[in-house]
Amino acid sequence: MFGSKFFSASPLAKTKAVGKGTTVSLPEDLGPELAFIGRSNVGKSSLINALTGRKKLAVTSKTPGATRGIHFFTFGEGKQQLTLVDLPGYGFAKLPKHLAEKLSARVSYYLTHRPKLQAVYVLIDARRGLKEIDVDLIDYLEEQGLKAPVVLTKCDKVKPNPLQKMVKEMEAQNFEVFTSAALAGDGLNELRADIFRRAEDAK
Ligand SMILES: Nc1nc2c(ncn2[C@@H]2O[C@H](COP(=O)(O)OP(=O)(O)OP(=O)(O)O)[C@@H](O)[C@H]2O)c(=O)[nH]1
Ligand SMILES: [Mg+2]
Repeated sequence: MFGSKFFSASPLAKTKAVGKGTTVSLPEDLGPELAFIGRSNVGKSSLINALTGRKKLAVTSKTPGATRGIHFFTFGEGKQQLTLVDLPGYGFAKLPKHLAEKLSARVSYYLTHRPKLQAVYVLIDARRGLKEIDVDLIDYLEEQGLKAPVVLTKCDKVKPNPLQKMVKEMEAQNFEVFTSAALAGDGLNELRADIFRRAEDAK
């Protein structure tokens, strides 16, 4: 149902969550939602731009902290609608001790108040690999009943063999793993197919 030209051909609406902490107000039903989470600077906003073929849809920056709010990008209409959600990054400078500290209150609120949230892609810098903090985050998401596939980002910065080794090790631990290079375009078709499949499942 969602064809290969879906993102480029569909009308687009942008919405932002309003407010702070647990008083945050979220938009009404925007169809099936797929969110992108991960440390600041990991490449969440760049990936959304690359997936949708729209260079300046989500704000990106070399400096961590580019995305401050919760941004909803809704494509399509009616039954053929889906929303990509760009979340602010967490914990760049130092890793706080407890998970609750690294996810801001409004992100936690968002994650636990969206009936049509189909998956939260957990982005990991391929140069850095999966750390304990990331595993804690995935555990937290799964405890909320959410699907949490991993997306390795910046794969253009690592050599193919170590990358494949990392993917195999993660898969052996039962993580679902995608690889991506937002700027070079690698892995985007596989991710789009996964997004469309999960959006279809919501119906
Ligand atoms: N080499 C390379 N650089 C990338 C890739 N994806 C993103 N970047 C760069 O990484 C930096 C951060 O990208 P963003 O997309 O702003 O990261 P973010 O996760 O949205 O960051 P916050 O909004 O601060 O949480 C930018 O300088 C991007 O150009 C990639 O696949 N390869
Ligand atoms: Mg961002």
